[in-house]
Amino acid sequence: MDDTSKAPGRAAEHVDESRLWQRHMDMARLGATPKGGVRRLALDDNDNKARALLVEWGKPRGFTAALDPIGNLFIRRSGSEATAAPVLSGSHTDTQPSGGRFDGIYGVLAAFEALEAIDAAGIVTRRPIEAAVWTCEEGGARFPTGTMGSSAFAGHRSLDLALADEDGAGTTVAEALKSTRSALPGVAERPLGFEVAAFVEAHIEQGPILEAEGKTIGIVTGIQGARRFRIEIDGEDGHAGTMPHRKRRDALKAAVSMIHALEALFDDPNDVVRFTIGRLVIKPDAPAVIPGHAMFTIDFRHPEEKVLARLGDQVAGICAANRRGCEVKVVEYSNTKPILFSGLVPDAIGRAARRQGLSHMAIHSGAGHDAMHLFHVAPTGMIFVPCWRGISHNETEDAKSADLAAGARVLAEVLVDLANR
Ligand code: HGY
Ligand code: MN
Ligand code: MN
Repeated sequence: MDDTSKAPGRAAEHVDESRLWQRHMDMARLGATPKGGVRRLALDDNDNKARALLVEWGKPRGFTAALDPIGNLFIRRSGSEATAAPVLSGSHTDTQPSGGRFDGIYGVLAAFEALEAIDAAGIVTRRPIEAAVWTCEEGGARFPTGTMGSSAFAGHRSLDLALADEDGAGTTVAEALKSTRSALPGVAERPLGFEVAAFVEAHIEQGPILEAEGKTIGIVTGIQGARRFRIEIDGEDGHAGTMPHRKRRDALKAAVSMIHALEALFDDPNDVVRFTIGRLVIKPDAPAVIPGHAMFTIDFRHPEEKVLARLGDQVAGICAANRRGCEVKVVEYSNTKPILFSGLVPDAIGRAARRQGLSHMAIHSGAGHDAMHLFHVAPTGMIFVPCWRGISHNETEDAKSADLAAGARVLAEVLVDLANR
């Protein structure tokens, strides 16, 4: 092992801030929206081009690429022990429909930049290190299930179920992956799931705390739990002018009653509960027709498992009690437990931040991440960097180049540390 790798900070010195920023701008062109955001949906042409770009960028360094059956992409820098379980670092390239230039892609590009820096520093690590792109992190943007690739990798959701997920046009993940593979000629196939020595995910905070506290690095202490429901309501289409109210089975009116009652259930004077109805669809969606069908989603999050259980378990009863003569079907399609990061990876992040003289603080994640699945597979941790006013899932999402580079420097040092254990 090259003895320079004993100098912990050497890799960090080779992180190139302007290269990292430029790569964010290169990626932001893939799905750029007129308002300066990004719409790069899971496995669409732009998402496939983003993956192809990473594979191309790795070739001059001799990094190899592999794709697993759910489309997770791994860009590998070899170690002195080829058979040793690799250290992984990464996030997602897909965005929300009106997403920003940093959510997800920062964790992928920071991991890639760390690999470049470690390589430029001439450091030989014992373990291979891989930059990972997890398929379809943004649930509901194109396909219904979020963290699709990382949950399949961790064995938390069956591959067959994931491959059968359909988008709004009826295209399955399996069909979409055909175009992904043709966008990545020569990239080897790899089985789903393998031993991982450790996982580190860098991400913008997507909240206002680091910026408000003036801290550069967030050492993430955990991720809150989330329960997600789809509520389908079936009443009866009718003529707006002739149907008496007492005979109506108005699905939208039922949805409004349910939402009103759910607001009361999830009301929290301490403002810790996160309750969001991000989608409401009515059919036939015609002004002169009483809506016979409505569907809405519930995204409910909280850091405590008992609160998730106590409030989430009341959703079905409240919807049934407010169905107003309609039929109602409540499906809980996702339920992730709260997790707490501790030990090896957060400690390594703290050491690197201190050694590099970067302001830092412990911080809890309100947003979900692929790390919540890797947490069950290997020692895991996350590095947050600030984003402008904490805004995310919004086209105005922004971050400072210097903060992105600082996070990549901490990541580079942490990856060398972990890959030499
Ligand atoms: O919804 C989330 O927490 C993630 O940003 N997809
Ligand atoms: Mn997101
Ligand atoms: Mn994200």
